[in-house]
Amino acid sequence: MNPSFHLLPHSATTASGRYDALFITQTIVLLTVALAIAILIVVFSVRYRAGSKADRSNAPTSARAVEIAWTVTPLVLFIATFIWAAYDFTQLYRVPPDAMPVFVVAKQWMWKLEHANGKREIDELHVPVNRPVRLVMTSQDVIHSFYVPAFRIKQDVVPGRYTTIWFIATETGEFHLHCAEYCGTDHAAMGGRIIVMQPGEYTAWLARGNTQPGMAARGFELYRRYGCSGCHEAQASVHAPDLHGLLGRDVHLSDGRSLIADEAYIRDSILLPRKDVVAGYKPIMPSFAGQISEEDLLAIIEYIRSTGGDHARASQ
Ligand SMILES: [Cu+2]
Repeated sequence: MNPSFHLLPHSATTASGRYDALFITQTIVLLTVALAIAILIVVFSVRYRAGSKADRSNAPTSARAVEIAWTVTPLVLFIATFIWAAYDFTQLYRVPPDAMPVFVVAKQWMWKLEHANGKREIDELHVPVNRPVRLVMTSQDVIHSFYVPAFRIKQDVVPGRYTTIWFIATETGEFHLHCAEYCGTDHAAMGGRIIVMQPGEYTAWLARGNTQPGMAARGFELYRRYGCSGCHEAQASVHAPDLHGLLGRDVHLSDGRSLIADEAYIRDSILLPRKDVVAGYKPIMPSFAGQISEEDLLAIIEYIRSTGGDHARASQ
């Protein structure tokens, strides 16, 4: 079957073929089952209508084989579909370790994007072809949803937390970006485009006209300006956890829980410092809620990432 006969949008990532195969298979199975039932209903309705001369003698009182068949067949089909879909779903969260992070802050009604070197763009995202890209996203107002039909990715972008999604684009070109969560008056206009480029072109584009410092450098500046370094550096007089190489590390908390430090954990620790207090420390850190913008939070996280550790660990 020629996939480009427009039943489905163009497909331009490594994962989109898998999702399409699942969707098409499921559609065919469900249509087949629905059609079989519809045909039987019509046939029986006509044959056994009131007053018809159909043979009603010797009606069977049980048909074990038929009953087992119509119970087991759908069961096997649907469980197989579930396993297939569950596998694909887990792949959404198995981010390749070399994935390139891009940071997304949504607001009514635009997408603000920032690359690790500090280059920013609005409603456009430039990425290299054949390279895993991981989006770390949040919203500064209401819920939005980052939707690229040709990539088969759609992820809610939620105020107060980070969500992530990743993809590997398989061809160069331009692809539509939409907001897929009704977010107010100009929701329908909250779109943009993803521009997939050859790696060399992308590198040149990334460097071109960028006067911003890299996110990690800006994050270090903020780390000092907000006074983080006053407590979190080794020579500080206040005893606070060391942040070097924190991303991806196992963290043991004072209430006995432990977790893996990801972007969401660092964000929560800055805004809600009493939520996850590290074992052996007192809950003395003040909250920075309402004082730091989403962009600055991301920069501080990028600074912490730059100090080492397991960079690649996926959040969520
Ligand atoms: Cu929106």
